[in-house]
Amino acid sequence: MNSKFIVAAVALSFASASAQASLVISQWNFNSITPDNNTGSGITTPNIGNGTASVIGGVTQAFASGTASGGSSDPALTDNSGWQTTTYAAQSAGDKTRGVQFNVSTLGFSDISIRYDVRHSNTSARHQQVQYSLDGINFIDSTLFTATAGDTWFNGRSVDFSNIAGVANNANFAFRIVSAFAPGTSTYLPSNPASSYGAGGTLRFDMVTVTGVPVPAAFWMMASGLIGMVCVRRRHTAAHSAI
Ligand SMILES: [Ca+2]
Ligand SMILES: [Ca+2]
Repeated sequence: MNSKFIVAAVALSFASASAQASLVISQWNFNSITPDNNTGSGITTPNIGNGTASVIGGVTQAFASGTASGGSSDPALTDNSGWQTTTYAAQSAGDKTRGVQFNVSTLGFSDISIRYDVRHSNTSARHQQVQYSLDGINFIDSTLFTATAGDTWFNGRSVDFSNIAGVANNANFAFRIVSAFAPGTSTYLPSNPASSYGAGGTLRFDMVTVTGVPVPAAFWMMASGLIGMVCVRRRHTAAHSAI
């Protein structure tokens, strides 16, 4: 079979896969599995799919209302918890080192996106940096979000990773949401302009969701096989040209 024909066939199958609707790969709503009428209790295991949620850099965790202060987008009518985090860095220290991390395998999915809700307390950091990792170890800056008020939920913050090579079909995909200095400075600004930044400020997460377009395993096998085949063919052609 002509390799150009295979390239076209794979491109076509990829295009048709991309046209499919995104599905939720993993989601965290942080609610107790069995509602217990206590938003101070919850879980950090996903309510949909698989993955891990952890605090990083010395941040501490608890659960608190996902409904108060305007509320998250969680449709739960009762016992809606958010993942409460605090013990952030002291002023002018630890830029982008404290926050939360989610590890989610994207094997079998393309066009990965994430979205999340977060409540900024008045004294929490105004700037929140999303970072992603392809190996689960090294993290790269992506979108920087800015709060415009304190004691307020910012729902549906989203990042589209569909154009980042290596995010799709990756067992080691991970992302972090960390507090950041104001751009170009060494200072955390408070979420509420009338407040002062404090390490005891809280960031409360909810509805952390990873979505992607399911792609058949056969596609990835075909794609990797094709790459190998084209490489061999190029070497073969180059060898002939050299003769
Ligand atoms: Ca509960
Ligand atoms: Ca919730």
